[in-house]
Amino acid sequence: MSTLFDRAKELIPGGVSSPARAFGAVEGDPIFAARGEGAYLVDTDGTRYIDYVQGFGAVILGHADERVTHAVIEAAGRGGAFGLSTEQEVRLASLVVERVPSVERTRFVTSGTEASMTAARIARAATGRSIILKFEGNYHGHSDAFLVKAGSGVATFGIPMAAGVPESSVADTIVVPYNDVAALDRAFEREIAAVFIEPIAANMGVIVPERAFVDAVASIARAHDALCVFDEVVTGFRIGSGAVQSGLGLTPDLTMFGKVLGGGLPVGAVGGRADLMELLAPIGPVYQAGTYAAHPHAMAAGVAALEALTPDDYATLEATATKLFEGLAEAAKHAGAEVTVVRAGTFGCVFFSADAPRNFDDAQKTDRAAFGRFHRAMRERGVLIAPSPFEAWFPSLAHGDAEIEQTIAAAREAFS
Ligand code: KE4
Repeated sequence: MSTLFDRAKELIPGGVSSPARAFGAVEGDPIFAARGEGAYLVDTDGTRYIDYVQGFGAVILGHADERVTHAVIEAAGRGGAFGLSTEQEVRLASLVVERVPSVERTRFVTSGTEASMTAARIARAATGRSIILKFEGNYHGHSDAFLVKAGSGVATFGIPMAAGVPESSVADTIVVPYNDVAALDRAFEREIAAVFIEPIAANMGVIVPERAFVDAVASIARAHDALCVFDEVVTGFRIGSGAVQSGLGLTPDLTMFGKVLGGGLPVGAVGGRADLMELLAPIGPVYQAGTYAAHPHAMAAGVAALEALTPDDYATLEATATKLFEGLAEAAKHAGAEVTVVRAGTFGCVFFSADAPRNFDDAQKTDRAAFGRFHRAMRERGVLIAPSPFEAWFPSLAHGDAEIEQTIAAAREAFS
């Protein structure tokens, strides 16, 4: 009997619309979501999981939160794309500007990928330079210039990371190891337009960089008149009501947002200094556009999510994360598993390695087969995490003690 996955594979490459949803890195076939209910996800076979994927971090209140759902239904009743600005768009922009001091202006797009494309274009126009510097293991979406991996040398020009990316598209991208100030410094022998960094890395598993490294990114960029761009697509409004930068006392020139900002609907944003942002069309010479930019339903969902999130909610989410990640570390120790649990405020991950990775090379050396077995064992015990060792666990405000306790009990067995 052909399964939904079989049918999907006949119509959609790999049966998925994003490779991040394929289960290639873990055992078994991908599951298909039927519906989400708070901390839970029900698949098309009717199996219920405690869900830590939560839309790869786009969902923070829990699936189908009635405040977000109601806002989207209400917006939908007023129509879909208008090809015009809306009041909710202005409302959401005001929330971003209010909560992230470095942002004086923001522009909405429909994905983090578009946010990084736009940020790179602004940076190149503002500096008159072409080179973009990114860190190995940081992910800024799938536009050509960012689909690059480290070249042969430590701070050399990148080479295409995927087929179909011509050398020319990455000829102006330099890739440097994360957490490596010396390599960063060396890279600045060249004239650089902008440095892009995930201030907490969430795409090679979760790596909290050394404070000195993040400070160095900001100061070295500034010393060389390059823009400092924080990719806060994952961390923005996730680790607190604002962004990581505020807690670090840093003021990047541009910041990218996404995920939580859209309350689970398609959104991306780039924000920052007014003089930089006003380079954007229609007032400036840098082009960016989009049929669905600031889509009214996504704006309504984003406003509902951000307005629902109070400082107490973030304290609650921190407490939930403490119970979860400390419980996972205890479970691993109890099972004698060689595991390092990394926690970054309200999210984190489980590495199958004796120590916490400091960079992408370290992350690559973790035991991926063990992760695959763990993922399956957790699935069999009703707990769903992202199907890759290079993703994060996102507890939501809907994850209560019962869900955390069940997760830890499952992990105790799965680790052993
Ligand atoms: P999107 O284009 O997927 O909206 O955002 C790209 C992006 C940019 N910056 C960071 C730090 C990101 O994590 C992402 C996207 N995250 C991945 C999961 N870690 C998206 C999952 C997917 O592509 O399906």
